[in-house]
Amino acid sequence: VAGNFSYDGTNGPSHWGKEHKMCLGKYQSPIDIEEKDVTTMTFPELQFSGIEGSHKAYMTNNGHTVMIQSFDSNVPSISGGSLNGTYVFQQLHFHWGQNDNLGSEDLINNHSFSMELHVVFWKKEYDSYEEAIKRNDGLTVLGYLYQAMDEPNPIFESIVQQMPDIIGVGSNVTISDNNVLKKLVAPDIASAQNYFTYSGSLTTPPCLEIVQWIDFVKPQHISHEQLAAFRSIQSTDGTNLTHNFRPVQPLDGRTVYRNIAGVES
Ligand code: SG5
Ligand code: ZN
Repeated sequence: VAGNFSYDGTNGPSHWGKEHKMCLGKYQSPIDIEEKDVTTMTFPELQFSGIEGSHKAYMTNNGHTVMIQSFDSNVPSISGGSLNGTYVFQQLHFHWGQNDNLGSEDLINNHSFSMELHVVFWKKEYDSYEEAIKRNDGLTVLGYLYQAMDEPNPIFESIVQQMPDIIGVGSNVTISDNNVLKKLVAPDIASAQNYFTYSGSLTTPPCLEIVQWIDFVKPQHISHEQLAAFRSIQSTDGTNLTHNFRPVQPLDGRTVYRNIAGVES
């Protein structure tokens, strides 16, 4: 687990820059995406592979989030869109807030959503995650927004049901639903071409400025009750991890693009 950071007090986001200078950089994430300021573009189709079929996956409480990884040989990857090359799945994890009115890291028109899923991929050309993070185009992260509602989202059924098994920091459990990865990584191919994209950073220390962000426009839903389960896990400082989102960072002249899908051929 990368360092002794947290989301409150003397290890909170405003202090990360003391130990991790890059957290004070100019191209940090998350950001507020103002729709009136985006530049529209038609990128080639964003393509997912290795999604079909089942994936044995496990989830871990790493003290900062609920993280899901796979030890399956069938590894998801993405290419196309604004990406140059193929990017291989590393892990996915979630960000949430103390209440349902906040929790997402990226904001749209200054609006917070209740939760955000990050699916982290590394550039295949660099052979490993460890090598990829040394390169400025090493990672891409897919961001999916969730809004809390009354209706449960079946995608989260196994995760929520098994959450009691990962209350303690460092604990992990095999996820009973072998389709969970497929459902989280590529929930709705029809919406997959509708995204914002910009260059930024990891949203946790060491805040490396090596991430091409792809934030899907259309929010999904999660129930209030399902979301509450995420707040029940413990954090590195021994208290409940009630919130784990970094505040938005200055855009500082960067361009945010919005993909406008071309005509299907
Ligand atoms: C890196 O940055 C880290 C994550 C961290 C994110 O991707 O990945 C690795 O070190 C994988 C080997 O840290 C871990 O996975 C701990 C083992 O995410 C978190 O776990 C904290 C939320 C931050 O990624 S992000 O920019 O997409 N939020
Ligand atoms: Zn994240």
